[in-house]
Amino acid sequence: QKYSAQAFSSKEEFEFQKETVRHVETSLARSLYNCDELAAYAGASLAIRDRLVISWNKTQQHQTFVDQKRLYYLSLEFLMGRTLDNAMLNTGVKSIAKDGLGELGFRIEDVLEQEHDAALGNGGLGRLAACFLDSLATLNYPAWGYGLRYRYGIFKQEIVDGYQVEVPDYWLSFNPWEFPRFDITVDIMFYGNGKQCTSWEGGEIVQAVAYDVPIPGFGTSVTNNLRLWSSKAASGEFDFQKFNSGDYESAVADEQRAETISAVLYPNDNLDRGKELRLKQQYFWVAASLHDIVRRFKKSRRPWKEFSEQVAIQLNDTHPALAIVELQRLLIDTEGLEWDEGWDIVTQTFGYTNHTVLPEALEKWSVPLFQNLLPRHLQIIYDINLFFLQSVEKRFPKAISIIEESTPKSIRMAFLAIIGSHKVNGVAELHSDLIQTTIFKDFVKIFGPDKFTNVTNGITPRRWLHQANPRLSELIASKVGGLGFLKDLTLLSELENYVDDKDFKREWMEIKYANKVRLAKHIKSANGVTVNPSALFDIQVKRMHEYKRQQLNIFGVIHRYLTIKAMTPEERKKVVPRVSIFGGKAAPGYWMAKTIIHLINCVGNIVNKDKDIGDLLKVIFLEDYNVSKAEIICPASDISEHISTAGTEASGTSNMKFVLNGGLIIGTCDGANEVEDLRHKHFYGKHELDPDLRRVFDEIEKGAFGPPEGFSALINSVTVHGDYYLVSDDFRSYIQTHALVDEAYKDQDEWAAKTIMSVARMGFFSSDRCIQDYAESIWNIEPSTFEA
Ligand code: 26W
Repeated sequence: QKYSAQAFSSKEEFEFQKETVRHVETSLARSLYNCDELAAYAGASLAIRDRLVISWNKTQQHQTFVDQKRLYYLSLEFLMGRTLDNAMLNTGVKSIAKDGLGELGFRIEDVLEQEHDAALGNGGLGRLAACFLDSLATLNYPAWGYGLRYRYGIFKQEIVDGYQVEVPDYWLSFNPWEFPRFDITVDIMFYGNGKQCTSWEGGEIVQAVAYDVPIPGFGTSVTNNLRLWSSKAASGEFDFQKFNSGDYESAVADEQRAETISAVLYPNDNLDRGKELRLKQQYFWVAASLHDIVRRFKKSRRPWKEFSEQVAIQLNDTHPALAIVELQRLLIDTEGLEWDEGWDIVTQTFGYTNHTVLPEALEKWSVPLFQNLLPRHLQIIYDINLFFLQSVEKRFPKAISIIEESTPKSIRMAFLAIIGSHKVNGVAELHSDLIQTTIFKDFVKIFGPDKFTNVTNGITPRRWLHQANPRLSELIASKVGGLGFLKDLTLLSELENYVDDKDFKREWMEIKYANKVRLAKHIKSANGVTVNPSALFDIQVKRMHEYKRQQLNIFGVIHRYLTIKAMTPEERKKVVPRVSIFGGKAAPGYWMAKTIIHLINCVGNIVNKDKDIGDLLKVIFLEDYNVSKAEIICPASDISEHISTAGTEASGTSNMKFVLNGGLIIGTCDGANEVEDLRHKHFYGKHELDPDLRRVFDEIEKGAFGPPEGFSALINSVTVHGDYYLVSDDFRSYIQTHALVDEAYKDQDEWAAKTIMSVARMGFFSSDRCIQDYAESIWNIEPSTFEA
């Protein structure tokens, strides 16, 4: 069943075991008798890495040689998770590695467990960027990712007495997957003075150092590059002077200030706080990346007008939108181009992807803050805005200005991104329609509809099926003609022929059961709670946010609990046992999200100990949800919850992971247009609470789940503060839908058929399809291969 055409297949057998032992003994300086699982992980990684480096170097050499158009994906987040398993699978050596480690006395699963997640992202946007890198390499596209090398990724979440506690995530103590490039540095300037129409002088300088991470494709020799920038103090006369004049402390302080820029990932998801350090991060990363891209272009000695034939830059949300301004600045201030020449190049180069419509997530920078940090860039933004406003008719004045006339004034980064790009896309059909009819509608009128498009998100089936659920992947392979479906996910449609195949269905359901057993074991060891793997596993894992409505879920769980409590023993026999599983981090300053976590844990505490209830209901909060946990969780769902308020979740990608692994999903129907009316009615019309929801609130307020004071803000948000997220409007239909789920689950045969049919129709949701879509409709890039 091995997928062939791997990087190593044409070479002599990869001597994995010998290489691993060699690395343990020489690179780690440890005797084999003293080799624990961590050392085995390190040795194995270094062995695999040696091979990866060969294809990586060849790919980069080849791409430089053929000199074709490249894509640069600018993202402030890359949520990569673990690398070793993926590297083994993508390079086709996993079974050799498994045997080799086995002979050394290790289970490969235990060795893989040693790796720390690379968690340089918050949630959906960061994980999407990681899936894209996998697909770009797999499809042989010449592409680089550019990001920041945070010393601390997203915090680790601990649950203490039911509350979230944040612990720093220092992940770099051993990272074999990065290569420092101390020779590749860029000096980045901040503050100083911007001279109108000319230049920018006299600021503070921080140095960017490149760290490169190899990104192997699956079943191809192409290995692309992810370049992450780390900040350090610029070494120059400046600090020498300080040291020599005895100003040691202030020299050290400079060093610290510089290193702070890439120290930590901002843990807010869908909330813009407008902090200066975040703007510094953005400019530091954008300026270093553009300098690098321009340097590479100039080596080709082509004229500037060919820039956008060689370079496509995709902006992952507005976080890198400053790149538009920085490129224009380089072209007119440094390279001496005329404004219009420069601006044509800029707009032909950039594409902008929007990932959210939530108003509080749309980035705005205070003009005074921006002026102080990036004076020349502010002038350029004013000019971009002026020329833009002059070019459009007078009928949309203020509404479309990049500058919002607030106090203080602020810069709307989404507007800058639209004006500076040739394509703007949303991430799902509904979302793309929504941005074109609401937040960006004036721009659709001005630029015409062709500038706006949809590219539906996708996920990589390598990590999210083959790696996370190897048994299911093998079973599918046995029916669809081998593992080729991992490179062409539409081949899954073959599975439709097996919905009535008894043996296939039995095996299908056995695998689901085994995956639930695996999750149950994790729950036992992490939470100390025993759950029955035969119960219906109902899972909601994602960042905690009011718009995602984990509160609707937990209110529904409480309703279920009260309903079962009120039943006779006879009635209880008919109840479908259920395990409600939650997981997700709250931004450290987001009190309401933290309150929801606390409520879930308090409900679990009562329900899980209730002898009356037994296996009929368990409530679990899984600590520290991250990519490697998702790889255990996604294969184990019967249903998963995607119940955001209509029109608020741009796409969601975990929905795809769950369905691809044979789970069904419960989700909000579209209704984005009704939302505003409902909100209005909550304030001005009658707002009657559903009686069942009232009962849930009464129970919480009586203290059934612990001291109720802590939950009053949450209840009040629904009952007195206008229920912005429409929890009360949807509660009834939510409960009814769960009743349908219970009924459906009783017929296991039919359930199996539904899940098989769903998997069969998942072909579209591969990130390969998504990347191909971007490549053809936005980037205009071609694949490129070479002989391994
Ligand atoms: C400025 C603070 C901030 C930080 C992150 C604002 C917004 C973000 C992201 C855009 C939030 C995010 O991750 N959005 C998610 O993007 C996914 C990939 O397209 C979608 O599937 C999710 O629906 C969307 O919430």
